[in-house]
Formats: sequence, structure tokens, C-alpha cells
Amino acid sequence: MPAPYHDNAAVDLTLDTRHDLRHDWRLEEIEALFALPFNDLLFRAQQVHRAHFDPNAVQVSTLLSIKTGACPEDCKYCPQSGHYNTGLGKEKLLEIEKVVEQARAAKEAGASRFCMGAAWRSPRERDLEVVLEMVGRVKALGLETCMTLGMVDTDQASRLAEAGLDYYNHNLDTSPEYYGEIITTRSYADRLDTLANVRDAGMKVCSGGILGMGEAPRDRAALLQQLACLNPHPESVPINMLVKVPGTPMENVEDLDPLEFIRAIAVARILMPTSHVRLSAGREQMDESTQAMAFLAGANSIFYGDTLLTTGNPQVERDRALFDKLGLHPEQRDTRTDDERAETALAHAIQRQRDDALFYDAAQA
Ligand code: SAM
Ligand code: DTB
Ligand code: SF4
Repeated sequence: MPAPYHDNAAVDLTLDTRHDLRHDWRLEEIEALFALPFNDLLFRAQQVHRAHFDPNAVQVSTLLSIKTGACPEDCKYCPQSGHYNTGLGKEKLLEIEKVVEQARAAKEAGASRFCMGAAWRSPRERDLEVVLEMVGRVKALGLETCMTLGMVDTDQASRLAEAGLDYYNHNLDTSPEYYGEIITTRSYADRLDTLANVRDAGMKVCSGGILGMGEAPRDRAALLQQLACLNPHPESVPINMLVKVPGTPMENVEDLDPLEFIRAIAVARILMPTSHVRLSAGREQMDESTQAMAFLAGANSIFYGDTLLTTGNPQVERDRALFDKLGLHPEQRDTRTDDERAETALAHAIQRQRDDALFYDAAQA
């Protein structure tokens, strides 16, 4: 039997659910969170979640592959890598009008953000020019924009930011220690450089990883540590469950216990209290109870639409039915100014102080 968590003197698990955002999490602190009794972990995650978000609102993004297949990178999980035969052909960059059409449909279906992904190591100049125009056109529809185009340097990041791109997605994917087992064509440091370029250019950062790639529990903790030590935290943290695609080296990897996946969501919520944690790829393979638990653990964003980039996602009707069953609603796009946001945060802080005075903690009584 593992020791009860409160016996672990090295780790302070008293949790400040509402105040400082930390960027100095130690691995053993994170592992101790993972080791909490499941109900305690989910309760803490809910406390943190409720201190920062409407607990029943879920941000809804729609994803479109704007350039599919034949990627020069060798990411072992990825159906789009040209190193593996997954039956995907090499497609050209989609025409701008087609992308705008899909974005319009996504908006009509209820998405607030449109994410565009390209199977590139990094964008070439002539592709970047097209992509910059796409950003402007999609934004003009009143959608938030996100792109994932591989590595970007400072100049590319600045041009994307100037074009109005709101978010750039670039995942760390796994722990620094396990990374070499998964990708050899670009380094962990390359990924961190891209994230720094995105942040310096003034865009919001979307960065997360994939679970269920045969990593050890410590790797899941170390991935979350890397993300939580970014300062500021990524505004969006996609947690993907590996989609095992035939033809990739990961097609037969052992399934991750869904409860371990839920624990990782809860820990991500606790470490990064104000970030949107996205229950990302892998939902099609999950039952409704697992998804419901992920929302309880603090996930508050999903991809909505029948496909991700190349693999399936739950049908829109199924997601609508799930939202209805759970009493969830799509989060409205936040159009407030920074001043308005600060004012609301102050009002909430004052209210919390008042609530604290009334708070009765049965566990302490
Ligand atoms: N080429 C760009 C890059 O790697 O940054 C953008 C596209 S890439 C497909 C975006 C992310 O999708 C990857 O970083 C990975 O986290 C996720 N992904 C790819 N294949 C996946 C799979 N089979 N299961 C789960 N997530 C996957
Ligand atoms: C992310 O973290 N997951 C999305 C998005 N960012 C780009 C991609 C998931 C891809 C799943 C495999 C596929 O559909 O090709
Ligand atoms: Fe290429 Fe991105 Fe797939 Fe890696 S994850 S093979 S970089 S498309």
C-alpha cells in the first residue's frame, strides 16, 4: 500500500486554490498530486476550476487540416508523417476560399475558435504569405484564430501576430526524458524556442501533449511540470489521448487506463488554474462517463466537429447531446478589454474574501 499522502513530509499539499500562479513546481510535488486518492484529487481540481471559471462552460474550437500528409518529421504517433505508411496522400495547401467556407460553417455550428493545422516542419515563405491572408479572412468572420504550422522563428511569429493570429499551437508532446523515443527530427529545445518566439511576438500560447504513448507515470508528471513552468502558463493546454493509427509505430501501444488520463487532466487544472485545459484528441474512443469525468477534473475546452486533422472526432450531434445531458454550454468568446477583465477579477477577489469569512470546512471541524 502506498503511504497516505499526508504522511509525505517532503511535499506540502495544502492547496491555495485561488491565489498565486506558480511556475516553480517540483516534480515530486506534481507526483504527489497524481498520488492523491482519486476523489481528493478531483475535489481539489474542482475547487481550483470553480475559483477561475464558470464550471459549466466549455470553450469550443473547430479544427481543420489546411495541408495534410507527407510531413518530413518522424513523430511516431502521427498519421501525417511521411516516414510511415498510413494511407494518407500528400495534399497541397487548401485554397483560402475553402478554408473560409469551413470556418463559416464552424461558426454557424457554434465554435468560437477556428484552428488550422499544417503538416509542416516549419512554414515556407510562399506558404506563410497565404496563411497570413487566411488568418485575416477567418478573423473577419468574428472567430478567434489558432494555427499550428510546426516550428516558427521570431520573424514568422511576428508576422503571424501582426496578421492578427490569436493563438499558436505547438505541443511539447511528452517529457524531456521520453521525447527521444518519440521524435528524432526536432529537439525538445526546438519546441521550447518556438513557444518563446510565439510568446515574444505577443500571441497566446496553446501547448500540451499526448498521453498513452507508453510513457511512464513520471513522464506525465514531467510533461505537466514543463508546461506549468512556462511563465506565463500557456493560455490553452490540449491534453490528447493517443489515437492509435494503423501504420504508425504506435499502432499497438498498450492502452492508458482512462483513470490515469483523468488524473492528468486534474493535475493540469491544479498546476495551471487560469488556463483552458482541452480534452483534445481521443474523445471518439472515450465513453461519455470518461468525458464527463474529464470535465469534472477541470477540462473546459474541446474540439468540436466530425474530424480532427485526419482522424475522427465525435459527431456534432453526439456532442450536443452530451452537453445537454451534463448541463454544459459553449463558452462565449471573451471580448472584454484588459481593464474590464481586471475589474471583474477584483470584484471576484473581494467576493471570495467575503465567502472565506463564511466558509465552513467540515474536514477541519
Ligand atoms: N506539424 C505541426 C506540429 O507538429 O507542430 C502541427 C500539426 S501536429 C498534427 C499537431 C499535434 O497533433 C501534435 O503535436 C500532436 O500533439 C497531435 N497529434 C498528432 N497525431 C496524434 C495522434 N495520433 N493522437 C493524438 N494526438 C496527435
Ligand atoms: C492538439 O493538441 N491536438 C490537435 C491540435 N492540437 C492540432 C490535433 C490532433 C490530431 C489527431 C490526429 C489526427 O487527426 O491526425
Ligand atoms: Fe509532422 Fe506535426 Fe505530424 Fe510531427 S506531428 S509528423 S511535425 S504533422
